[in-house]
Amino acid sequence: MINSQKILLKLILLKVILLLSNHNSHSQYYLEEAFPNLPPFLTPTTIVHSNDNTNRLFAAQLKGVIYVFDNSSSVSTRKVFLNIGTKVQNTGAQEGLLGLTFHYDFPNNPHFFVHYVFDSIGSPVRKWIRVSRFTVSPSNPDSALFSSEKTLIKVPLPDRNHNGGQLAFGPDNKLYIALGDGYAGGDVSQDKTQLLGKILRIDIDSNDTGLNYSIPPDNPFFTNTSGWRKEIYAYGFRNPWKFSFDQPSGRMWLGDVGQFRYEELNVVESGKNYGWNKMEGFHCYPDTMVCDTAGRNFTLPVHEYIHLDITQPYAVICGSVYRGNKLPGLTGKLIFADFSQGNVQSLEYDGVNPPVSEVLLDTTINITSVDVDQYNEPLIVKYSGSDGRFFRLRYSGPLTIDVNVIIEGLYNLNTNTMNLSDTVTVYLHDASSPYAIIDSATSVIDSVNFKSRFNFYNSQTGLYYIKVKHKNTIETWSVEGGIQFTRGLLNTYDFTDDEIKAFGSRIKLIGDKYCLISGDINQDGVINAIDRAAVVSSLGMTGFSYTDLDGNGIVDTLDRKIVLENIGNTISAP
Ligand SMILES: [Ca+2]
Ligand SMILES: [Ca+2]
Ligand SMILES: [Ca+2]
Repeated sequence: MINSQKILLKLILLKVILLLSNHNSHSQYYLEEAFPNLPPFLTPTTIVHSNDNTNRLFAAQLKGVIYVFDNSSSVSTRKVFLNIGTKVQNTGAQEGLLGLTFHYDFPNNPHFFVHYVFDSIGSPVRKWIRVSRFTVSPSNPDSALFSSEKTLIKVPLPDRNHNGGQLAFGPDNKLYIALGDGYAGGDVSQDKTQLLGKILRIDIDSNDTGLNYSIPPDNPFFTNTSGWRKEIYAYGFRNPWKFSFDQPSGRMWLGDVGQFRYEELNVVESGKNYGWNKMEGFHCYPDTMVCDTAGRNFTLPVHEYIHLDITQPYAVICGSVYRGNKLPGLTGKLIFADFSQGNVQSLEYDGVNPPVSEVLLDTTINITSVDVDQYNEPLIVKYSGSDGRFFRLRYSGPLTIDVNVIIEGLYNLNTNTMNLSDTVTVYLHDASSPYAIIDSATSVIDSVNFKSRFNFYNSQTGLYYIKVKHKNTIETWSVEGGIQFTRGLLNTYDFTDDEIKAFGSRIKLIGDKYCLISGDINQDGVINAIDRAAVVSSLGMTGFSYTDLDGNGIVDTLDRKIVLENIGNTISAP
């Protein structure tokens, strides 16, 4: 292998190491209004994209209007995509247009699907949930045909709340539908002859006799002969308001809104019973001590959180697992929120160990949905009857690099430590000529692990050189070509383990560690007779001194020896 190939391989390995180190101790996120030039929205419930690369967004309002507009922070106009205000019932906060999703093959298939509550005045049962299909105008992609509605599912409601609402296609191209328990105590959620309190799974690309959809033969109760509804995918839900699919992990995440005490996040799987109305979170319900669990084989949530203030209308708002590019610290974590608490949290879960939640930020807004645009970047929906808004999740923390260096003069090979912890300054330079200084940070390198954290507050993700300066070493630059550092992740850079880490290999091997070369006392970039003279003229001095290279508190012949060994060394830099 020739030398340049070796260098390339080492560079690739270096980048892999940098990408693997994940920073999870920050809480430096904030919300930024996504579309400040649009007028306020009235009762927004969800915002979706059409998965057709047009970068449009479709915002559904509880009162029945769906707006379409460009996914741009400068957008100032929106159009009415569909207005079914005359169809929806909206006399309460949970009634109205609740869910919207586009066909998985849109626009080849020009359909989209809505979930709403309507009032059939005059019928014995007045309020119903309807899931139906609409068609986009063949002549205007920003307009849907009002008269194109085809009803898929109609379910009578016992009351006005807990209607579920989410609609989404799974990776299997089946339509999943969330239905709540209808606010009548929740016995229905355990009753598989009824659709309420369930997640349904249907195939909208074909029809069974008498239906506007078909039931997939691999649904869990497809072959049952007990009168159970074959549309059911999972059951035992109270108000499953939001769910999402994460393709890389294969998980379907669902937030089930709790009653008095607990909000839950579940991983939903085929045929499973998620507990309501016998359990709330991990706890028995309504009696917290005694569970009617006989033969039910409940599946517990992955995560719950308690209602600390029982007067607050807590409601978990399940978002999706972060798969965008702008917030690398959140990659692979579920983003969720709470309606009444206004906080946004992340949940890290590997499927084996207990999940780890982190509050990313806290607000005073009512968050009703955490959706994504076509780039998988989150859009947080502020619910309001007069001032509904959409927000971006942003990261405000520094670019953070843990740097390892050893100062030659301070290094004790026998103990593999430095004689003292000492201050260094790390500069970030642009990786292309003229290599301007972008930022700097000063910190104390630990004498035992040779490491310190450097936070750069004025730097974005990018390609950089780093340069280390210490009071009496030759300034040392990082690997040729620069290093990609990512804001929002913990980056690392170790000068001690490989000569290639220093530009021009201008670093000294002592034992098996690479050390910054000591002796440039006047910091002019070269170790020469002037530096030696500085040591000689201060021989015998005690206490802090630039010429006390080994840090033992006195300038003596040992310090002079270090300078003499290194005479002729100069800076190696791009
Ligand atoms: Ca449950
Ligand atoms: Ca010098
Ligand atoms: Ca000394």
